[in-house]
Amino acid sequence: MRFNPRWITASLFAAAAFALGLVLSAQSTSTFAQQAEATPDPMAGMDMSGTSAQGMDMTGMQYMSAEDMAAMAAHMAPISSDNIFPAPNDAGLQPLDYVLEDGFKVFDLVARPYLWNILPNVQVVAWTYNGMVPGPLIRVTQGDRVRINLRNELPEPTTLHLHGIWLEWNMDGMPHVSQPPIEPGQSFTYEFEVDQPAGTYWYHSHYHEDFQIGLGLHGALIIDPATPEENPPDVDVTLMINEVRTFGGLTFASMPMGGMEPNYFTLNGKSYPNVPPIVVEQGQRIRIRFIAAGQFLHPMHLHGHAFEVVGVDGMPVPENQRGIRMDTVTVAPGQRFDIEFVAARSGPWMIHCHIPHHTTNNFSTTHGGLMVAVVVR
Ligand SMILES: [Cu+2]
Repeated sequence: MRFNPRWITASLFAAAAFALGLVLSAQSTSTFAQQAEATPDPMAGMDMSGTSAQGMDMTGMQYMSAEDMAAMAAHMAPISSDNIFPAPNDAGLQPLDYVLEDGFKVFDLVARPYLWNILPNVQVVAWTYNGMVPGPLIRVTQGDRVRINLRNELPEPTTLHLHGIWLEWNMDGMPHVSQPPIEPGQSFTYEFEVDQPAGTYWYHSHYHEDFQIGLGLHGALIIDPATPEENPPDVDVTLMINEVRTFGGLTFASMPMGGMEPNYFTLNGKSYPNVPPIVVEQGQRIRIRFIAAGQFLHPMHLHGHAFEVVGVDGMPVPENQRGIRMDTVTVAPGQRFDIEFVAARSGPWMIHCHIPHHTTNNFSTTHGGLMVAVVVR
């Protein structure tokens, strides 16, 4: 085999990037040394937990081209916070008003970066819909005709995918397949008629999802039944799950990739203990709609009670398949589980992810992340 000096360079660079989580600027492409110098604070993106060359999957690294390495460096670079201001809202999933136009319920979304607090002392760069994470709650009714106008004020193209909604292919939000990407400064209108089961759905970017969804471009879409439920729950709560990576005041897209793992975990855009408790009366029936927006699995566990799954991916569980009681349900990326339980016992009861690391904030020894208290009075 002929010796190729580029392999050595590639291997060294890849090892440095992966083992140390070194964050390089993609803009400077002349030499790796210059790239490293151009990085404002290379230590900032470093996750030294378990850092070791052992266990690292280096398969194929020596074959990476300069383009591959530049793409990887861009992937690992911090998200720009230039000219980004604090978000106008401090809570996600706020109900979105619509106007009626030609028989359509018309909703307006603007995708735009803001600074977002997941904890009082932890602020990240979020890519938001309407200045909140998750984006606003879009609530429609079976039979509605719906229009969603999306304006792109991000630094890169985007699209909107209405996850689980039965619509025409050209409204599906797949860039280069069903539509051209929406360029910065441009808008696109999505239109559909609600002709499917009532339940829990969601919407998210379908462009550069590895970055855009996790940075905040996701929200909930709930379809209400045309005929109101005979026996609605007393309390109905939606919990969107996401993951965040931030070090040294810089935000990084989090992903299941060495050196890019999240160090914060959020319910409706906030990490425990900054997640508002769900306060209920003893004997009330509670519905929780779990939506996993990010890139990780989350086995969500309820203390002190058993629950029933009443909806999966928006679809109601048929009566003759009901009755299985559980206390933990794993919500995979994209999935929705609607659970219901009667708050039988008074006291504070936790709902939390059962991957213990997901209940920490930046490796804290105290609780954080995916936890919320159900306070039964
Ligand atoms: Cu989890």
